[in-house]
Amino acid sequence: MEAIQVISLALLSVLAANAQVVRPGKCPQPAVQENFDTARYLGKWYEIQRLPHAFQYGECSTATYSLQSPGVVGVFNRELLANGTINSISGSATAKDASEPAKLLVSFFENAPPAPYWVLSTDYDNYTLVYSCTDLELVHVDFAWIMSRKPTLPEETLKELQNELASIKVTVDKLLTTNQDAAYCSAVSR
Ligand SMILES: *[C@@H]1O[C@H](CO)[C@@H](O)[C@H](O)[C@H]1NC(C)=O
Ligand SMILES: CC(=O)N[C@H]1CO[C@H](CO)[C@@H](O)[C@@H]1O
Repeated sequence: MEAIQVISLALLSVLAANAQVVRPGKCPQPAVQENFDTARYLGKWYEIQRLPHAFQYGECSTATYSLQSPGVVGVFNRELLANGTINSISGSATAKDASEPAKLLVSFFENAPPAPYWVLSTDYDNYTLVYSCTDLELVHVDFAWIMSRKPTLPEETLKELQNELASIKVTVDKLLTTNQDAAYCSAVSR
């Protein structure tokens, strides 16, 4: 077996242990939101569904975007852990190429490589569909978030966004629904 395959298999088992969504082949290159308008995208978003991943395990998750400086979006994520602790993390996002503003790169730690944050679809006022992906030689890991301006999202909108993910072969049955119940989330300022 090629060394690279051994490495990929090792990574695969690590990722499987974390219940991330691993698929064969390279990351897809989906179409993104046309004429993406960063200014209209700023503000608070409530997470409705996400694919499982290792670095987020709470409920009541929100993402708040602000303009940090020209071309730089400040990112502030919060979630409520099962033991009542509020977890938060800040980072920043920039478009790598100004001609593709919906393809952002986000970084949370100074020395960590930035991760893609692609806005596949948003109407700015109700919903956004965000996709990210990591290539690991023979496989890739999918990340996706469906977010809403409100703690809820109409079922019809949710289905449309799931269909959009399914069209790029994302395993939508792995999507987790985030608890945004007002009473449960009351510890986090809404
Ligand atoms: C709550 O859980 C997190 C994650 O397991 C842990 O890091 C934190 O120390 C816990 N806090 C309390 C107050 O138990
Ligand atoms: C389809 C839908 O829910 N549209 C709503 C999007 O958000 C705006 C602003 O809050 C509403 O006016 C629309 O009804």
